[in-house]
Amino acid sequence: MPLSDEQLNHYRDQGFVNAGQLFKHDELTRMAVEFDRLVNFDEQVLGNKEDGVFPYRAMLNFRSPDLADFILHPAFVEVARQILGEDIRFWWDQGINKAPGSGSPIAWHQDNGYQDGRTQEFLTCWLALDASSIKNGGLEVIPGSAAKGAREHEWQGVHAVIPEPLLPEGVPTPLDARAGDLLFFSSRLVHRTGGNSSRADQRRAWVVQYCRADHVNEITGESYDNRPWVLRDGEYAKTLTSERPFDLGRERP
Ligand SMILES: O=C(O)CCC(=O)C(=O)O
Repeated sequence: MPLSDEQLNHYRDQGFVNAGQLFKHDELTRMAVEFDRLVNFDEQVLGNKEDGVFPYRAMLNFRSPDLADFILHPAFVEVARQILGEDIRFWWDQGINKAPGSGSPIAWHQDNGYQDGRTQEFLTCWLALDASSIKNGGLEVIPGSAAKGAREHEWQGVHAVIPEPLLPEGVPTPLDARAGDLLFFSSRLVHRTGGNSSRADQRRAWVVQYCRADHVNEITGESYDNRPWVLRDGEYAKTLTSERPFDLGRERP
C-alpha cells in the first residue's frame, strides 16, 4: 500500500506520482456509484456556458457514508502518512466530471491557491474513475514546480488562477491515468485541466485531500481544527470528527 522508495523519491523530486491501482475493483465500483449519484445526477456545475459547463460537487463525504469511510481507507492514508507524518486531518474532497463536450478549463493553479493565506504543503489524491488524458480533460502538470514554493493567485470567478507571468519555468506535461489509477500530488504542484474534446469519454475524478494536523493559515492565523482527524499519533480515527464544526457555506468550492 505505501509508496515504494522509487515512487516516494519521484513525488519528492517532481511533486507528483502515479501510484497505480491501489483500490480493488469492487471498491472502485462503489465509489463510482456514489459519484454518479451525487455529481452526475445533480444540478451543480463549474465552467462557463460558452465553452460548456461540467458537473462538480464539493464534500461528497457529507452526503455519502460510504465515501466518508473511504477517506479512512489505507490506500489514501498510508501514503498520506509517508508524506505528512503521523498526525493528519482530512482537508477537502470534490467530485469533478469533465463530461464529453465540456470545454471549460480549470486554469494553472496550486491547490494552496484556494486559501486566502499561505499554508503548509498538503496532499492531493486524485482518483481516476475513468481513463484520463489531455483529450478528455486530463491533468497537465509542471514537473518540479512544487519545490519552487507558493505562487500568487488571482480569483477568476470561483477559481484561483496563477497569472501567466507568475508561472514557474518548466515544460507542461500530461499526467495520464488509467481508470482506477490513484495520483498523488503536492498542493504546491502547478497543474491544470483542459476541456473534454472526446465524443463519449467521461472523465470522472474523485479528489481527496489531507493536511498535517497542525495546518494553519499563516496570514490569518486560523487553525483548521474544523477538519476531522484521520491519523492521531499514528492511530487511525474511527470516524471523521473534529473539534469545531465545518461550515461548507463559508468555504469556497
Ligand atoms: O479534475 C480536474 O479537472 C481538476 C482538478 C484540480 O485541478 C484540482 O483538484 O485542484
